[in-house]
Amino acid sequence: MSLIHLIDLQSLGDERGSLVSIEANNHIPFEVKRVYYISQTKQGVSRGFHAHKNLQQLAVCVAGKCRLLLDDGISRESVWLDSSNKGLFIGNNVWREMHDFSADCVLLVLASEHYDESDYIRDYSLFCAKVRE
Ligand code: T46
Repeated sequence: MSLIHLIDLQSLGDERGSLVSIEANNHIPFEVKRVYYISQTKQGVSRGFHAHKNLQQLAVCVAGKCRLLLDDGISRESVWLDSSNKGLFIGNNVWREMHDFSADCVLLVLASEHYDESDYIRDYSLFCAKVRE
């Protein structure tokens, strides 16, 4: 089964421009407790390099593009987030890295839980050990 779970976010745009709506428990399978966005990423910078024990997220590039790499400890897959209609669902125990940010990239993330540093697994070998338990 693919690690890449894309959610097609319908554009409700018209001649005035684009409008995309994301409803909790409708377009995405969780309640949203937190929203954050990543922007003005410097050229050549990559981010992420961690997994979460208990967090569901939807990532959408609302401007520009970046490449998300997901890894379940067995295989790795990459996907370009290059459209505000393309949401990437990221569940528990998935290592994620974000690469190749365009200068204009704004990566919006909807999260199922409040920020909790103890939920992060930031060591790749610990992550691999955990998913192989
Ligand atoms: C993820 C990917 C896609 C907070 O205080 N509150 C927050 O809600 C977040 C997300 C971060 N922070 C703090 C923690 C760090 O001191 O902001 C700093 C930067 O966070 P981090 O280095 O974890 O950022 P990324 O871009 O590597 O990862 C982020 C999310 O943290 C992570 O959950 O899945 O984006």
